[in-house]
Amino acid sequence: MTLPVSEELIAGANAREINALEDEYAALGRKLERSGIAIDAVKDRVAGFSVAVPTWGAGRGGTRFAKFPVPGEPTNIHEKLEDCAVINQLSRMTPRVSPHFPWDTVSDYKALREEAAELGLGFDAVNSNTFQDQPGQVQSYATGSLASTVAATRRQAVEHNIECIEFGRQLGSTDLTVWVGDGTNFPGQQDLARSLDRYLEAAAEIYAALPGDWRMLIEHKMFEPAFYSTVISDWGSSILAAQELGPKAKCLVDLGHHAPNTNIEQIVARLHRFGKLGGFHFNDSKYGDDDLDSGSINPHQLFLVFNELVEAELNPRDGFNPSYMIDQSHNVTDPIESMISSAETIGACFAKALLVDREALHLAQEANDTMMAFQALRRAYNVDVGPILAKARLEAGGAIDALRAYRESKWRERKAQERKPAGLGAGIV
Ligand code: LRH
Ligand code: MN
Ligand code: MN
Repeated sequence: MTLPVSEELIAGANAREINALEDEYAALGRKLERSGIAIDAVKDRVAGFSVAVPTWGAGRGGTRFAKFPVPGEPTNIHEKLEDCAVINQLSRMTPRVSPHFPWDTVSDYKALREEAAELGLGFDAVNSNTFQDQPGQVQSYATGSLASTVAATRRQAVEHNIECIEFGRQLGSTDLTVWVGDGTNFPGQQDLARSLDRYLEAAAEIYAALPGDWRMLIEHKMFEPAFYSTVISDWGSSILAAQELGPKAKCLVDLGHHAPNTNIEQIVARLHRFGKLGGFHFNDSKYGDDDLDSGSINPHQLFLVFNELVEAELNPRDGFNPSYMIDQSHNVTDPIESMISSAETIGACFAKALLVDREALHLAQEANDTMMAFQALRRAYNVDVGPILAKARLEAGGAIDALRAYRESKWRERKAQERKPAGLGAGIV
C-alpha cells in the first residue's frame, strides 16, 4: 500500500501532540469511569466505525449556481481517489468511496479497484444518475426517468441502473443507490398515482438485476429539481416502494431531503422498526438540500439520529446494517478539510450516543420522568469526546489533529502545481 501523506510528517505532528492527548484522554477516562463507562470500550467502538465519502464531494462542485474550483482540485476519478485516500489516511474513518455514474468516467473497473486498494480504499454504494442528460444520450430525462411517460426513456434509465450494478460488481460494491429527480412543477402535469406505478414497474426491473448479496437503496427527496411533487417524495413513499420491491430494497435517508423541521430521528426509528433502514447521506442544511458539512448547523439533530441508531443496534429486529455516507458539496472550503471535519463530527455524534446511560434513559421513559429522560441524553451530548476520536485515529495510524496535519502536508499546494486546472462546469444537484 502506498499512502499519499508522508508517514514521517504524521509521526512528527503526533509526537508534538501526544502528551496533551494522553492527559486529556486520561482525564476523560476518569470522568466516564465515575459513570461506570470504560473509555477504552467506547474508543474501540469508535475505531470500528466508518463512513464513506462521495467522489463528487472531492471537488468544489458546489451549489447549483457556481463552481469555484480550488487550485489543485481533482479532475478525474484517479485524483479523486488520491484525495479520498488523504482523508482516510489522516482520519482513519473513511475507508470507502462512493462513485457516481457517469460523473465518474472509468475505463477499467477492475484496475480502479486495485488502484483504490493500493491507496487503502474500497468502494461503497454506486450511485446512478438519471436526473441529468449526458452528451450523446438518446432519450432525454426532461419527462423524468424511471417514472417518465416515455417508455424508451424508462428503458434507458433501467439499463443505466443495471449498468451501474455491473460497474459496482467489478469495483466490489454491494449497494446501488437510486435517487431520481422525477417529479412535477405544476399541478396536473403528471398523474400522481400513475407516475408511481411507472416508477415501481421500472424499479422492479432494476431490483431483478441485483446480485444475491446486493441491496437497492431508495433515496427520497421531497423537492428539487421538481417543486410541486416528486415521485419518491418522503420516507412513506420510500418504504412503500421498498416493501413492494422486496427484501433487498431499503430506504436511504439523506438528511437534507425533508421539509424543514422534520423529525428525522423519528423517521430513522420508524424505518428500522420495519426492517427498511438502508443507509444515510450525512450533510447539514438550514433551508433545503443545502449539502453543508455534517453537523455544521444542527449537530444536536445528528446526535439524536445516532441515538436512534444505537437503540436500533440494541434491538436489531430484522437486522441492522445501515450504510453510512457523507453527501456534501459546496464551493467554499477545501473539500478534503470539509470531509475530515465532517467525519470527525459524525464519529463524535456516534461516540456521544454510545455514552448515553441507556438504563437510566429507559427507566425514566418507563416512569414518565421526562426531565431525567432528557438529561440522560443531555449528559452524553455535553461530553467532549474529542480525545476518544483522536486516540482511535492515532492507534489506527492516523493523525491526532487531522486538519492540522493536512495543512502541514501542503497537499493542496503541491497538487495545485501538479494537476491540470478544473473546469468551470455547471453545479450539481
Ligand atoms: C440528490 C442527492 C443524491 C444525488 C447526490 C449528488 O440531491 O442527494 O444523493 O445522487 O445528491
Ligand atoms: Mn444524497
Ligand atoms: Mn441531495
